[in-house]
Amino acid sequence: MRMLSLLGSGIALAALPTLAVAQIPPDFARKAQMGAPATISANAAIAHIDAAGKAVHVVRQGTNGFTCSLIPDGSDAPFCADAQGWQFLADAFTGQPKPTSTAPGIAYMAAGGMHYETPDGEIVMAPGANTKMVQEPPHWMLLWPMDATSGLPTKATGATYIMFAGTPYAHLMIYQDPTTLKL
Ligand SMILES: [Cu+2]
Repeated sequence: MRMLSLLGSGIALAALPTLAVAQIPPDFARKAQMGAPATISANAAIAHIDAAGKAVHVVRQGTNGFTCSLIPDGSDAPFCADAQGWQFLADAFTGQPKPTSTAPGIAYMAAGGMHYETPDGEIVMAPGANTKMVQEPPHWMLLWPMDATSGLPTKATGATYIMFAGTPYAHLMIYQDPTTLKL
């Protein structure tokens, strides 16, 4: 996944409106559910993240603790996250200065996604003058601030790496197709 600006207002996500919104495309839920195998996505909540409006709109309630959505950065990459993972990602895409999740979370991105990369392979959260968009293969993520001193790579050079190392949104990327897992 890639993210837009981290510059946030500091407003807690809990204070954001969670309203049903009529203008969400009718195929939003179908596309969002492609983030994870049907065993998870069929029973997941569906929510729309309004990055500009810093708001989350619940489209459908779920029963398994997961929420599926599309990454609101232009890529529309589908993802499905558990409760802590959803908190982490919703905070990121509504511009909160740091995640308010209280434990590690998981998110599946079965259709892959995109990130921005500098010419030397640094992965950055927002586009810059020399950045290019790079495709991510199907993967899942361990969403918890990861310390770059762990020794894990911080560039997409292998099967796993720390994305956004050195930021509050550092997390572990794992290049493993969620559709191949027993979930
Ligand atoms: Cu990621």
